[in-house]
Amino acid sequence: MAKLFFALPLHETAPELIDWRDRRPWPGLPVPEINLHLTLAFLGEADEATQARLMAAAERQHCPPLRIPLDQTGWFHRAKAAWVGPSEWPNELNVLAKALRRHGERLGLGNGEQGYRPHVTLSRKAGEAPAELPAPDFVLTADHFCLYRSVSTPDGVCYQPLACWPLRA
Ligand code: 3AM
Repeated sequence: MAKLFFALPLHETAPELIDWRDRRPWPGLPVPEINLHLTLAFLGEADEATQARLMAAAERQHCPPLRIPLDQTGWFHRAKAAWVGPSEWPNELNVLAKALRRHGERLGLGNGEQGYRPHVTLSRKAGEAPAELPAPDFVLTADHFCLYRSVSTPDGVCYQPLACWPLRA
C-alpha cells in the first residue's frame, strides 16, 4: 500500500519561494524545498493494482499547460498549514483537479472533499496565519503533473514522484 496524491511539481519556482519565505517571519515548521508541490487531488492509501489503474487514467487525461500566479498567502486553521496560492486561477486547473479526484473516487479513494483551493504549503504546524503583506509575486508554470507517494522517514515525510504526464491541450 502507498499513500498517494496527484500534484504539480514546482521546479524553478521552489527555490524562489523558499528564499522569499525564509526572508520574512513565517509561522510553523518550514516545508523543505524538495517537498513543495501544488496538490491537485488527495487520494490516500492505494494498493499496486489500484495504483496501476490510476496511472492508466492519468495517461488519458488532457489539460493545456498551466500558468498559475502565486500572489496570496493563506492559512488552513484545521490543518495548521500556511501557504501561498493564486487569488485567481485558470478554470483548466479546476477541471484537471476534479477529473483526477473523480478517477480516485471511482477506485474508492479520496476523502470526499468537494471544494478545491489551490495552494502551495510552505509550513505545517502553523499556529497563526502568515502576514498578508508584502504579498508574494510568483508564477508557477506547469507543463506536467505527477502522481506522488508520501513516505514517512525518520527525517520526516518525503514525497516521491512515481510517474509524470505532460500537460498539453
Ligand atoms: O501539501 P498540501 O497541503 O497540498 O495536507 C496533505 C498534503 O497537502 C494532504 O495531501 C498532501 C500530500 O500529503 N493530505 C494528507 N492527508 C489528507 C487527507 N486525509 C490530505 N488531504 C486531504 N485529506
